Amino acid sequence: MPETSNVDYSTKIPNNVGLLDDERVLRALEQWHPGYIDWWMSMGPEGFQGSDVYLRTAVSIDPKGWAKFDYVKMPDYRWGILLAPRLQDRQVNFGAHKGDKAWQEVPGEYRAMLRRLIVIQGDTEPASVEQQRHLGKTAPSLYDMRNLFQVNVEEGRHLWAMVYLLHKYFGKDGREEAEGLLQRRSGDVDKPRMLGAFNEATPDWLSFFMFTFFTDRDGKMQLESLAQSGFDPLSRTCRFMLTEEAHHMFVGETGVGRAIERTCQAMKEAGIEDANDIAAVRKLGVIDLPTMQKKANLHFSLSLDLFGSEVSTNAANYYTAGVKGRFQETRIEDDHILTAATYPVSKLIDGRITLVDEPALTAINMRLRDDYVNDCCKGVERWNKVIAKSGINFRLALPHVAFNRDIGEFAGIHASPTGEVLSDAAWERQKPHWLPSKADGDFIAGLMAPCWERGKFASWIAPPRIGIDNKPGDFEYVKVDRA
Ligand code: BYC
Repeated sequence: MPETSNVDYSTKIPNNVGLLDDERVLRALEQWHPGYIDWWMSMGPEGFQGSDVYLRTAVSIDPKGWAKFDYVKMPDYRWGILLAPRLQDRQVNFGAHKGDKAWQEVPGEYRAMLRRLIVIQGDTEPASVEQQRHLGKTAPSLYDMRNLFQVNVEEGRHLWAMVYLLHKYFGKDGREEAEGLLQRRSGDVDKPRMLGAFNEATPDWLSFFMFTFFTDRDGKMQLESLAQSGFDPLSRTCRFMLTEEAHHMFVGETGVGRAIERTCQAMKEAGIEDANDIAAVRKLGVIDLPTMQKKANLHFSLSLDLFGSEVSTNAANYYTAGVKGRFQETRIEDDHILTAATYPVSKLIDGRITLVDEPALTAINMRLRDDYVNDCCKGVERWNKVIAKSGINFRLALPHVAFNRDIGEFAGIHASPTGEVLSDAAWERQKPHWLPSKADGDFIAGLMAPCWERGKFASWIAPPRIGIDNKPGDFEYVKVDRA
């Protein structure tokens, strides 16, 4: 079957890239498959591999009707290779090759660069599954459990997406990299995942929701930039991944939103007005808003590190080569070459955080990070609306970009959430007010009792407004296998 918008399910690996006619790649992927299943069984959702889960599977790449919902046991999920349709006469839209026909093969001079980007992207996908593998056991409802598993199987599919590119376009070293993606492990001292945030723990459901809000949103920004790539197969892969990614951010935003809603509701019922009366709020079996702020501080700052250094020659090289663009590149009105342009970058100058104009080419990471921060702000404002609607006087806010950073301009300093540069001692003193402490973690862990009864929700989270696939409130999203 040639490239099409329908997915061919006749091969072991569903696809719309004509795998049946591409014996070399089909064979390579079939050889990689058992290792993937081993990885999924040992590192995927623990304790639920035998359960029937109401999942969506991509059956087409038509944005209006691409998913089909049904009960599936996760190891039987049809992980496939799906590329968005090829756009006629697509060009390289930026950099030194602007105006050339988009590449259908990897240009020799950019092979190492492209391979590296694909491997980094690929590495994050299984990492997140590993980070979340224990969460099923403490799911606050069957609805949430199903959403977790949906996110997990799709991250698995995103790994397949990158592995396909490695096998198809990068020969022997591509196959070795694909193997490496199954060998590294999140948080492992000897063979960790490649980027910082993907080696952190996701110990509880609030962390999961914050992760899918903040870190999956980095995924969105990075995929948007890679979707601009002059290397057309990468662009098409990322375009389809973005369709799936939207649900992951929905899970995060509504998850945190529902926790906020439940907290405000419980406070109102108990007549508590002061959101900072943490002890009183916690007694209600809900998560106090200041702790949610601390969690947001942590996940936002970890996710900012994923953008790399503000000023980066790597990013400039990717751009000039035409392999990784800016967010919504084709909608930006400039020359798309950027040799003469500047962009304001926040830097530490004489101990103060100041905006300085830098060559726009080297400031590509900063610009993407700015776009990301804007996108995050909108979501936080939607959370604030939930709080305001309840009449409670509290606002969540994103911390300053210099807060709690390990990568880039602010890695060597301490800054407060408002961007004040601090001494080591002041930072150590204040840190427990800004980042989750062990006691905060223990409190949240104590709330994470499983709630698996149909239509029921744990004490700390409100039900969703509507069900997945318009299912009723008591729908059995996961038939838990208690064997
Ligand atoms: N941790 O010039 P620099 C997702 C390294 S998330 C560790 O500052 P550059 C998902 C960097 O590799 C999206 N190391 O940065 C979300 C370089 O190393 P070398 C994933 C880091 O290269 C949720 C050195 O520092 N996709 O999809 O311009 C669930 C100097 O680098 C980090 C991508 O990231 C870090 N945080 O930008 C599931 C897209 N940051 O070369 C999935 C592909 C930097 O000196 N990746 N370093 O050895 C890229 O575009 C870029 O590699 C980065 C870094 C944006 C990550």
